[in-house]
Amino acid sequence: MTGTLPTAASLNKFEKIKAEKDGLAVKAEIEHFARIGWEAMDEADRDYRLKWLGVFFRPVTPGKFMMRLRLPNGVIRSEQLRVLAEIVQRYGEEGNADITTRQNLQLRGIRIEDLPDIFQRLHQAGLTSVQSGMDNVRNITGSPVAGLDGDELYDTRELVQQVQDRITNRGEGNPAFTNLPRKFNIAIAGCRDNSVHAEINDIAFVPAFQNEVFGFNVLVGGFFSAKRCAAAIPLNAWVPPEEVVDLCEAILVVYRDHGLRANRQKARLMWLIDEWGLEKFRAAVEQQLGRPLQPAAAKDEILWDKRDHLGVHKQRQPGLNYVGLHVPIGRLYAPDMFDLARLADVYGNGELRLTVEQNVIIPNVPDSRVAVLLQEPLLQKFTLEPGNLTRALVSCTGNQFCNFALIETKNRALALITELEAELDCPKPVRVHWTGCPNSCGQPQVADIGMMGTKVRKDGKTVEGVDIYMGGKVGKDAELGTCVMKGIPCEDLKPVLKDLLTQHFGASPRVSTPVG
Ligand code: SRM
Ligand code: SF4
Repeated sequence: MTGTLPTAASLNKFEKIKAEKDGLAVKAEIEHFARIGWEAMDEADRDYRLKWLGVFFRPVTPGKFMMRLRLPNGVIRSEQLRVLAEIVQRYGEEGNADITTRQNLQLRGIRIEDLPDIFQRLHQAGLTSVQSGMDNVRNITGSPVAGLDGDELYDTRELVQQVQDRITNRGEGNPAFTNLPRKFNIAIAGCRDNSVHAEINDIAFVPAFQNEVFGFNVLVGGFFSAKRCAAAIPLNAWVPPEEVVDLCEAILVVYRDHGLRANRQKARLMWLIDEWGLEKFRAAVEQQLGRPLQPAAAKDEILWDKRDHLGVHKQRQPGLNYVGLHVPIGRLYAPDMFDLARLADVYGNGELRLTVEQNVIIPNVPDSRVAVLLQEPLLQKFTLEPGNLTRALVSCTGNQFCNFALIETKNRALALITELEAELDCPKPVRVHWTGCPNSCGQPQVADIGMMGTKVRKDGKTVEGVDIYMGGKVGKDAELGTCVMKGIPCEDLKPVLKDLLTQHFGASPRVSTPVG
């Protein structure tokens, strides 16, 4: 490694932890950890290095860990989902799974003594959780309807898998990329509607034709953090699909070797681009790649508003449909997971897709099976046509499990939207996102109305509150929303939201039919 590494004495806490022992080293110690139990573990191993294996110590629920998988392009098969359901089932009510804002799954309630068995089961099922936390490349997102969408330009699944395989050494862990300066996000869009939020990734590939040849324009440096949020900027580069993996690797090597490491608040890729300027950064990437980059195509092919994929949709394959189910706030329990796996087997071909809106898609349902699928009891819970407020609700984890959280999010978000849905008639979907703290995992800046958790003083007491963001535009010409109101106590939020929905989104009170 070269460049801007600080001296040993000035390393920040996380750089020290990584310098003392590589995060992936704990892979060889899992049996040992299982024997001694979480309380006897070295704290740095337990609280941080385990995240290199996707295992997160939860200070809110000590002893019950979270496991974050990697599901490239959000694709999972029924037999894999069943393995995950069996794992969380062991923990009863405390075990569940959340669909994440990166098309991924996180399991709850995991105990350290079960890790050897869990890793073996994941391996047998072809699943991995490696390098899904801390200073690693996170789950790589791709179009959730890749290979299904009649209008798609490129099926991103194979490419996303190839990038993951290169970065993680086929899920076994790759020492070349275990010590990035900070977390790193990659997205590949293959459709016209930017269903992956390309603009908020450290590297994003968006479809674009160069001399009528299909490829991708490359955006870099998008990220959210407590101190700064930035939309990705054009690298002025176009690559054909077969050069995507090499380019990801080259950018990662440049970032690994030169990214800023002194201050974790200023370590994401955009800070390096700021410091160097785009031209120097681009030149360093070219040098690492060993060849010049072609300039960006004049325009990209993101021409549509973002779709949410809920409901029944015709596939490009005649006679087949994909069916998008709304999973309120992305929360799944073991019986839901078993049932989803069954539906995918009985009505589709066993495959399921996850979306960044924390929902599920069942692909490959023949025309003749759709009507019967719609009668399934699970579709009462995970509906196809939720109301216009509920359908686009997204929420991060919040204080039920996350110790950064300043407020409770998921349950509150769902309860409030249910009340608003009952009282207001909204003519079109409104994307409402909740995030429990300024880290912005729930992406309030991409929402029509985004709530960011904060603490507020009310009547001499500190209470849970939110700052409100508006103006997030997704799809074509995506833009980040900005903070429009600060410090609203959660208990006073309902009338504020009612006003916003009425004034800006055409909502009106529902007319109740008098009884009798
Ligand atoms: Fe996140 C940290 C949950 C997507 C920005 N995020 C955390 C931690 C790991 C904090 C912790 O250790 O408790 C949260 C785990 C809580 C838990 O128990 O679930 C957490 N982040 C999530 C998830 C689960 C939210 C969700 O409910 O969907 C998402 C998991 C995605 C995945 O599958 O990998 C999640 N986090 C995001 C996103 C959205 C995205 O990627 O599109 C962002 C903003 C985009 C970005 O990263 O640029 C995001 N998370 C953060 C940050 C701020 C990063 C920064 O540069 O400062 C932190 C804090 C940190 O890294 O220091 C963080
Ligand atoms: Fe936790 Fe904050 Fe991320 Fe929500 S936004 S999951 S509260 S770190």
